[in-house]
Amino acid sequence: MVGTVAPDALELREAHRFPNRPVRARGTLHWDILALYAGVLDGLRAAGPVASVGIDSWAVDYGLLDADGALLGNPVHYRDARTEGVSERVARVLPPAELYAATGLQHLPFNTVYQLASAVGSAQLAAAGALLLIPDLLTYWLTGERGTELTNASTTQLIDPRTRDWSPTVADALGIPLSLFPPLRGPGDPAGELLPAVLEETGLPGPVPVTAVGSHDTASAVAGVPAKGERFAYIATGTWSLAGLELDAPVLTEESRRANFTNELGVDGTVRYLRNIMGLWLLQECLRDWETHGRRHDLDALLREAAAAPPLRSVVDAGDPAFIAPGRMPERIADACRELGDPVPRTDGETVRCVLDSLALAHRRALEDARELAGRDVDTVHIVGGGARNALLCQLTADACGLPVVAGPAEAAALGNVLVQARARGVLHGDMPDLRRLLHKTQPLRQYEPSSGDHGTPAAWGRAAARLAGRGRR
Ligand code: LRH
Repeated sequence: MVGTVAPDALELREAHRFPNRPVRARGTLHWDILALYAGVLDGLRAAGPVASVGIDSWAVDYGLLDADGALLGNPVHYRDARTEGVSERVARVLPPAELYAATGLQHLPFNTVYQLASAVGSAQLAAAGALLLIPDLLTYWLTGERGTELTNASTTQLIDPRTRDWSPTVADALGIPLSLFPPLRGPGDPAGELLPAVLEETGLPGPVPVTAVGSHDTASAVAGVPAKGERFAYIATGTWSLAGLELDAPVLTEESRRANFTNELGVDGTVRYLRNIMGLWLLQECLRDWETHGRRHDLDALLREAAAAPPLRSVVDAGDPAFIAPGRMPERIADACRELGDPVPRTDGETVRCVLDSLALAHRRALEDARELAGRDVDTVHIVGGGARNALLCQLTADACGLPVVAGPAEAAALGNVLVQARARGVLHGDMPDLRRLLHKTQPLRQYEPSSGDHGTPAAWGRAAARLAGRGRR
């Protein structure tokens, strides 16, 4: 994505798009990191001359380097089964309440801390001289410089959100050597320059500085929320739905831990107080499954079918970690409906409706909990990320939450990334509200008002929420 930025203008252009296809080999699900890096180089070539480069990606995953700086194996995908049962083992050494008090991170079975705990004692970890999170690894290949960007580091569950620095308590208790991590750097810090070989390969005129951004895609997406005031909640929806609030300080209470809320670090000293919800992964995996069974759907037609299906007929818990692993998603959704005593969807359209109703309910629950736990009021919900293009999901979320939803930009992460670079290069000035002013001035947004009742009355949403809450899971 190429951003063009001036004090009163902001445009984004897609220069190149490439697939991200995980590969299973010898039973382990990997990222094809060299294919991704090749995609980055192709993207730079397609972009043409640029004033700065910044990289963000999904969180928690990493590559290990040997003493010479060579990559030790392909990074393992956080959806791989290697972390099964690990959090239970870790809990015996470090009780969940202590881990939360130290890191404020939501329990997710794939947090880096569990990935590393599962690797302690392996030949690969023993051979490692450094650990680089995915965006830091790509940055290292582009610049030769190593660092650990803070917003993404906060997803490792090895950072104390009060000090915004490493938590030796956690690392020491689990035998994880913090010395593997290169020094921390924050959004806006310099991260080197494109190496001469990279300039040559991409045909870019140098020098091209690389700037650290909110390298966790969700940190960049939240920076890309076009909020006007302070009383807003956000839902960054793509593969995941990340629903919550932007705060000045972490909430580390026991209630917060039990509600499984996370305190990830954001741009400009902020805290992203949110809950991870399965997101459009549920739909993506259904589409993939139907295609392997010879049913390739036109997405718009399928969403029209879903919109016409009976509302709130069957719902599942879209926060249930049981949905993390890939494969057989329609069947697993049907199983969850059966288990919870709801009718099983009869058509693919009804399955999609079940997914979207369930996501809307999980959005509602996350925002209700966030408001209560953080003691903050909310008058607007911003939906950013790919899900902002899904009109049905936006309307259902407005209906479920009983609040107006402002949808867009879909490319919030790229915009948040570019804004931080532009400010670091001196093109823009000011703090988050100033950067956000530029977003709501320049980006097309769409507003959804809470219910006409077409997709379920407020009372029906309330009953469905209570029904799901009664089933005891988040
Ligand atoms: C979204 C995301 C999310 C993480 C998950 C691993 O892309 O970064 O914030 O929890 O991927």
